[in-house]
Amino acid sequence: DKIVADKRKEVDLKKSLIPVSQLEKSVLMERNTVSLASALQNSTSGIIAEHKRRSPSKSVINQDLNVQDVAKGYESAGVCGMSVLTDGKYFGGSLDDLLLARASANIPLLRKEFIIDEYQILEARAHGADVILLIAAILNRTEIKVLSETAKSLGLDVLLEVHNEEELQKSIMPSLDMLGVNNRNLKTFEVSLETSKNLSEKIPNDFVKVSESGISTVEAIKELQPYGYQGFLIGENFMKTNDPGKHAKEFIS
Ligand code: IGP
Repeated sequence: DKIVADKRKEVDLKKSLIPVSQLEKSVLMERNTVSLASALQNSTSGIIAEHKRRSPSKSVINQDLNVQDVAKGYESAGVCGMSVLTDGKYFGGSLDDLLLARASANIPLLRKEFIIDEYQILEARAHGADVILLIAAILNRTEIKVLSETAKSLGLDVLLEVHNEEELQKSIMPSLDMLGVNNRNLKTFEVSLETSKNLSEKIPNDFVKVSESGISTVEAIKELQPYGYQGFLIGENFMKTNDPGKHAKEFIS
């Protein structure tokens, strides 16, 4: 759709301006990545806290915060990982946000982006990411395979996001680490935790299960844990406050 078409143009432009050879020179390419999947498996809270300034569903969430402060706040709250939106057009993020989060906190970082090209995975690595997101709704099986194998070869974890059983069935492969069920319907923007509950039994046990979007209470997490979820991706609920880290801490015992 529109987002993917815009992203294609953006990536082609960037490729012509910043060649792969230049990305490979980043000192961050030398850094040892940390696994979000392992962090989630060794945690009781499983919180992945997101930095999100705005979104197509809610327009402005919070434009006043500094990403470095948010990263430090999340880290001291004890989250398992942080998700950083890098899409500019729809979410008001950037690769600089990822870089600044990396400079400020020593926790697994997820590049939250519409990834359609291997170039974006190298960019993620060169800007300090530990994990990439792949969205089944915009990729076919071959693309998922090529992109996830590229990520693994760079030492990155892969979180594959699905909305329904069809997306799940076409995506299952060993190069994925985590399977995320997005509770937000992409067409209506409605959120329902039932999506995570209904799909949980279809996810093979060799993947860490993550529930994404629309989680705003500790009770919701308690409700999802019996279905095998070990990761909980929370954005808006933390970001709409003036101290996201403080709010995240209330979700961590
Ligand atoms: C966070 P929420 O409802 O807590 O702000 O949701 C995260 O799940 C959401 O931002 C998200 C997203 C995405 C954003 C999930 N998948 C794909 C952009 C692209």
